[in-house]
Amino acid sequence: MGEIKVVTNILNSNNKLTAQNRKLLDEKGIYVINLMSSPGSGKTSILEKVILKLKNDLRMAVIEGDLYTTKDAERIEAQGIPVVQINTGGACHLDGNMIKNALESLNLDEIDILIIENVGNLVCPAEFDIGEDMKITVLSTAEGNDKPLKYPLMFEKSGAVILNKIDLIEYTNFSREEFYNDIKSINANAAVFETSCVKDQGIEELCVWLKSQIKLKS
Ligand SMILES: Nc1nc2c(ncn2[C@@H]2O[C@H](COP(=O)(O)OP(=O)(O)OP(=O)(O)O)[C@@H](O)[C@H]2O)c(=O)[nH]1
Ligand SMILES: [Mg+2]
Repeated sequence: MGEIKVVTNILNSNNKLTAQNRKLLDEKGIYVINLMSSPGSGKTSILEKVILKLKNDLRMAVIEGDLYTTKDAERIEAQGIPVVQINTGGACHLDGNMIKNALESLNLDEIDILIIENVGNLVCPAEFDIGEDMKITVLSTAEGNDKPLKYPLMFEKSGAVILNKIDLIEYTNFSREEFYNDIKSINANAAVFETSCVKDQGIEELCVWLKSQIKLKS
């Protein structure tokens, strides 16, 4: 019984901090994306491409969630936009308290869109809201098309699913047909994009759609 109580408290405390973060971000008119996937699907690579296309039209900032390193934050910094690194010290997801601290390091009056790259993990990040307007999940072709059914929560909660590394699909047994059927059965409302960061495919479509979502909010 004790254990159940502790878990409940952690979730309650996250919900409270997340509500505070959301209120602050809403007041500042910032559109927030929680970008999630298993390790190595291409979150940072997609971010680099999206930033390149959108940074002249929108004031962008990134929060990078990582277990221990600043490697991803360094890649984003090279794109010339504000970035804050959160090192979770081993924790498998970001939470409201970590985001609260990170927000203190950003000038919120100068941001239109904040993209938060969550820790690479297909399970835990889906359980914790962090004040986002939309969750986006990336899956890469090399991971197999069975992943949405095996790890449904992240896909279920996402406004968009990005199928990345489409350039590699011919070297895998990834079934597009099963993938689209499964996404439809889990989350019929999700927008789906196919991208390749290596061949620069699908990024333009993704950016056009992201802009339309930001307009919808304001
Ligand atoms: N072939 C191919 N490789 C890609 C593509 N996108 C990313 N990669 C490669 O995949 C590897 C992982 O990419 P990252 O962008 O670091 O992935 P990530 O999801 O941010 O990884 P974590 O932050 O560690 O969870 C890198 O070696 C990228 O160069 C793609 O579209 N096609
Ligand atoms: Mg990354």
